Amino acid sequence: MTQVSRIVILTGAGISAESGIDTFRDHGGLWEKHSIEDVATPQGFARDPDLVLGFYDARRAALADVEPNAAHVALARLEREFRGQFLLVTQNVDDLHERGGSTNVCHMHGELKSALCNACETRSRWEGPMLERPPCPVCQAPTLRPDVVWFGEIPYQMRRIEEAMLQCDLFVSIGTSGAVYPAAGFVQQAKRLGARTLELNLEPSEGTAIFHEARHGPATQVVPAWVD
Ligand code: BJW
Repeated sequence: MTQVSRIVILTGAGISAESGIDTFRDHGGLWEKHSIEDVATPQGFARDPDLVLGFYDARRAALADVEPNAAHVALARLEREFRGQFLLVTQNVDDLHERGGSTNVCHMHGELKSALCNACETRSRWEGPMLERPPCPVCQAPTLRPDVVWFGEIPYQMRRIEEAMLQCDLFVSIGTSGAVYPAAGFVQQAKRLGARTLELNLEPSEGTAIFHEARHGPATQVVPAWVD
């Protein structure tokens, strides 16, 4: 870590698993219980908005019952202690990085506690349910949707991520299967640009062989061990 001056960290659902949030593709994960086409595409939302609003209302409400774990807290400590440039990019829509103490989190797939208005396109902080069709706080239209990135939509803050990737000398991927692009392509991009790459995951991910180094085990163990 001593020779590193710029770090990009990418996290996925695995970092929040030990807090009690379901991952997507693991055994018993969200995509075993729900169809991706139905709940995570714009077409699914157009077909059955109640189903989609109910799916995200339940996940938003469940955030009240979970706490950040040792891996979230370790990354917040790294952000505070690291003297170079540091970008934490998460694919997660939960708020556990922030509640673990991270102050600068790039939510590339959006956030459960945010609403996007389909009429005026305003993004607003949102804590309650959407199934009852509340009005947009800005334009008053009953056209709110979860502010999350579905398949076929463009992830948030890609330019900021791109800039950080261009400059980083260490890229660390934590708790993600590497099944979803563009995030799954970051490791190749980082390597091409000369950065060292490290995977921290419960088990080898789809792209594990691409990384210079991989350490496998539960995030609450491998992440604090790496940070300290
Ligand atoms: C632990 C652990 C523990 C467990 N400790 N580890 C063909 C080829 C290439 C691309 C495409 C293609 N066809 C279509 C595409 C594009 C498509 C895509 O990637 N499809 C794939 C299926 C192939 N991508 C898109 O459409 C994206 N948009 C896009 O590409 O736009 C074009 C564009 C991009 C850039 C610039 C300009 C234009 C959008 C993708 C949106 C993904 N949305 C979701 C839902 C978000 C809202 C919600 O939460 O409901 O995002 S899908 C879901 O998957 C969610 C996640 O963020 C994402 C990744 O999942 P993640 O985090 O990796 O979770 P899992 O479950 O897969 O893995 C968990 C891991 O943790 C496992 O490895 C476990 O082992 C591990 N683990 N416990 C440590 N205790």
